[in-house]
Amino acid sequence: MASSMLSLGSTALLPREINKDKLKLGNSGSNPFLKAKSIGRVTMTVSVKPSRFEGITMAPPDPILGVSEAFKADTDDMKLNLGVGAYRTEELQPYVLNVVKKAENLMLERGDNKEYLPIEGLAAFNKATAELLFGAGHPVIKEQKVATIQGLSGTGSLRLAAALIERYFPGAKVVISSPTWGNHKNIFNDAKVPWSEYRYYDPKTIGLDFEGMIADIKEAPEGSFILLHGCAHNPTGIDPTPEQWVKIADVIQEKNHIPFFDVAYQGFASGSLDEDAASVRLFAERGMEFFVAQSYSKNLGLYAERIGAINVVCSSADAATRVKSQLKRIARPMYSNPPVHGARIVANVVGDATMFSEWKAEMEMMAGRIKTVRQKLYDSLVSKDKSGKDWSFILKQIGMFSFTGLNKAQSDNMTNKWHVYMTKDGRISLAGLSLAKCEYLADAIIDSYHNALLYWETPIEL
Ligand code: KET
Repeated sequence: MASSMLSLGSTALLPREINKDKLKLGNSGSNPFLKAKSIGRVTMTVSVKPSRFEGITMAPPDPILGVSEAFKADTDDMKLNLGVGAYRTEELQPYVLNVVKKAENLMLERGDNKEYLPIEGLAAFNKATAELLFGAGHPVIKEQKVATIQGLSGTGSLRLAAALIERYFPGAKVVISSPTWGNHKNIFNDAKVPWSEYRYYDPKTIGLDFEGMIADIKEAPEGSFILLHGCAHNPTGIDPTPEQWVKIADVIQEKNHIPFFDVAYQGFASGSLDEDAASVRLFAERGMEFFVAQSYSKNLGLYAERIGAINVVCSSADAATRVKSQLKRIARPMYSNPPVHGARIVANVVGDATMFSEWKAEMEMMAGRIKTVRQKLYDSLVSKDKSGKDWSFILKQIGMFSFTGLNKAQSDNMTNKWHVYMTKDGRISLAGLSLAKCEYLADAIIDSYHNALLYWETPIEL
C-alpha cells in the first residue's frame, strides 16, 4: 500500500525527508515517488511512498479470541458464543464475583496507592498464590524452596518460564499434550523453545490415550520438560485418574524429566481448590523440581486484570533464590513490573477468612452451573437424537469445556447455519451456555453431526 501526502503550500504538513529537500511545488522533477497535480490555482504535491511495512502480511485471526470478534459481528438473535472459556451467568452475561467487588471496595476505602510494584510483584499475592497451590504450611513453602513471581496471568507466567528454559536449558524440548490449548505452541515458538507432542486424546474412545501418553513421555529425550494441565485439561475436559497421575509421576521421575504444570482452572474442575491441586501436590510430595504457571482469570473471574504467577519448585532454598533472581531479570526488560490491581484482589480475598469462604462458595456456584448445563445438554441430545449415538462422553468430561468431536466442517455448520460460535477443533465452552439454550444447542449439534459431513473424523488442532 502506498502512502500519499497532500501539501497546500504549507511545508509544515510534509514529512521530514520531503521538507528537507525543499521541493518545489508543482515540480516533482525526476523523483518517482512525487507527482504534481494542479487543481485550479492550488498545486498539490503528492508523495507516493511505498510503506516500510509492505512485507508484513495480514495475520490470521486468533483461533480462540478471534471467535469472539466474529460473534460480535453476527446480528442473529439466536447467536451463542461458546468460543472463549469465559464464565457467563444463566442470562449469558459476564459475571463479576461479589467477593471481587468487596475486595475492590476495601481497596478504595483504604486508599491504596498506585506506586510501582517490585519486579516480582506484590509480596502478599506471591505468598497467597503459592499457599493456594501447595497448601499453607507445605514443606516446600516452609523450607522456602519455591521461587514465585507474579506474572501477567497464566499466559504471561508461561512465557516467563519459557524464557527461563530457553536461557538455562538450551536445546531442551518441551513436550506438550496432543491436543492442547492452542496458545501453548505460540508461547514456546516465540520463546524459541523447541517442542513436540505426546499422545493424549483418543478419538475412538473420546477418552485418554493413557498408554500412548506414557510411551511418548518415556520416549522423550531425558531431561525434557513435560507440560501437564493440572486439572480440567483444555480442550478435551479429560483428566488422568489419581492412579494414572501416580504412573505419570513415576515415568517422569525415571526419565529425569522436569514437569511443567499449567494450572488455569484450579477450583473449576471439581469446585474445590484443594482437590484440583492434587496433581501438583503429588509431585511436590515426591521432592521433585518443577514449574507451575497459575491463572486467576477463571476461578476469580479476573480475565482482564491479567493476574497469575509462575512458581518454580527447587530442591533447595538457595536454588530458589537464584531462580527467582533470574525470573526477575527476564521480567524487567519485558514489562518492568506487573500490575497491582488483580494482585491486591487475590491477596485480600485469600487473606480474609470470610471473603475466602465466600469465594469458595461462588466458585462452587460457577462450577455447579456448568455441571447443570452439561447434564441438560446431554439429556437434550439423548432425547432428540434417535440415531443411537452414545453421547455419554459429555458427562465424563470436566471443567469449562466439552470436546464434542465435531470436525471443522461440522463446526463450520454450527456457526454458519446455527450461529453457534465455537473453536474449529470442536470445543464448546459450556461456561457460555444457559439452560434455556441447551435444546437449541442440541439441535445444532445433531444437525451438524449427521448432516454436515458423512464421517466423524479426528478433530483438527488449533
Ligand atoms: N492455560 C490454559 C490451559 C488456558 O486454557 C488458558 C486460557 C490460559 C492458560 C491462559 O489464560 P490467562 O487469561 O492468560 O490466564 N484459555 C482461554 C482463553 C484464551 O485462550 O486466552 C480459552 O482457552 O478459551
